[in-house]
Amino acid sequence: MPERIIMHIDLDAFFAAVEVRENPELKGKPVVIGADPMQGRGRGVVSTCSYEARKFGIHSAMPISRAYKLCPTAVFLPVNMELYQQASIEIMNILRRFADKMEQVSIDEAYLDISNKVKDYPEAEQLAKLIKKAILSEQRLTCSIGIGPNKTIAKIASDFKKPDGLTIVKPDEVKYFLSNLPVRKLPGIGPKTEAELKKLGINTIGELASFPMQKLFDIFGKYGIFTHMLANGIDESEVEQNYGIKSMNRQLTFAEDTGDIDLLNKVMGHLAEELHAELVASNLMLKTVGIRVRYEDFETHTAEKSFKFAVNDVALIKKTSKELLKQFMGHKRIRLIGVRIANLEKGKQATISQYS
Ligand code: TTP
Ligand code: MG
Repeated sequence: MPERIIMHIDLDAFFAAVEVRENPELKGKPVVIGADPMQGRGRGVVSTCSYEARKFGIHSAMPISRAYKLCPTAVFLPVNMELYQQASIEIMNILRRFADKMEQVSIDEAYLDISNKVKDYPEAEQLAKLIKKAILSEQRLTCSIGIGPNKTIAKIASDFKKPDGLTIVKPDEVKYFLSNLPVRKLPGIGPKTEAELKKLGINTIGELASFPMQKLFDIFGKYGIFTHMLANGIDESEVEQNYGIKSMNRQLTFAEDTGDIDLLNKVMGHLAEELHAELVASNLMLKTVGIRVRYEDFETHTAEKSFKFAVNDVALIKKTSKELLKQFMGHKRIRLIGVRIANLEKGKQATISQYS
């Protein structure tokens, strides 16, 4: 495979930054986006927060009540998804101007394969600066960019210096760059795998890279080999041109834990309708429906079902999420319920004949 140059772009404190842009009075203040804190009695979670709020220890997915305790004087704002979605569409359109191959991976991040656009890393750096300038001048937002020989390196690099960072990792620097980073920085390694690796005496990516692959295979199976390759900076996955986000989700934390299946189904129905509206507005179809269930003790489970063909039927989203929920009912009450649609594909374009 010829040498590639891949860029990963991730907006800084995205939801919070858009809110600050819309209301400059918030600039420099700790801003927390998420559920209503209700003077510390709120039960939802933090979606994200400004870097000023992060200094207090607040972060994404933290209970909003804890965020309130850490900084009661922060500005707490509800999630205004439409606003962020619009900003996201405009940002992705800017990025499309700079690459012939772009893969959007979430509302605020994308990979660009710039191998055909630049001849070397210094040129890639110039391109990254141009992109940052365009996003800042056209959207008044900052982003962090990572550049490397593959997607994994680019992604870790974009996270390396945030906010407003630009980190370039050339092929001969990959090993050194990864060596002292904690294993958690590798995409796909969550708290569980991290704990298991720790038991083996593996804390850094460098330690993982030099650990015998056979032993990792014995413990983790194929996933062990895959992770070992990533730790060695090997990732041949392509930047897959797509037309927007691959998944969407909506969730709700109940004011009181519940075991009421009718209520749960009703809420999931609303979430499904919201997702469906977003799906249709984006002219997309889905292949996978998933749910997330968090019990009163915070134990969290997910389940999903995939279809052979892409669909955009709201009744099917509702029916599937209800079916998926059944297995989680019974022994404990539920605190949070979420619905997710994934494997999104471009929907059928409307044709003139439909209107004639
Ligand atoms: P991230 O890019 O993970 O976070 P961020 O942009 O807020 O901050 P960073 O500077 O570290 O990149 O996620 C993008 C948006 O997705 C984020 O602004 C809000 C939303 N989000 C949630 O709603 N819940 C979550 O748990 C996470 C991680 C993100
Ligand atoms: Mg971000």
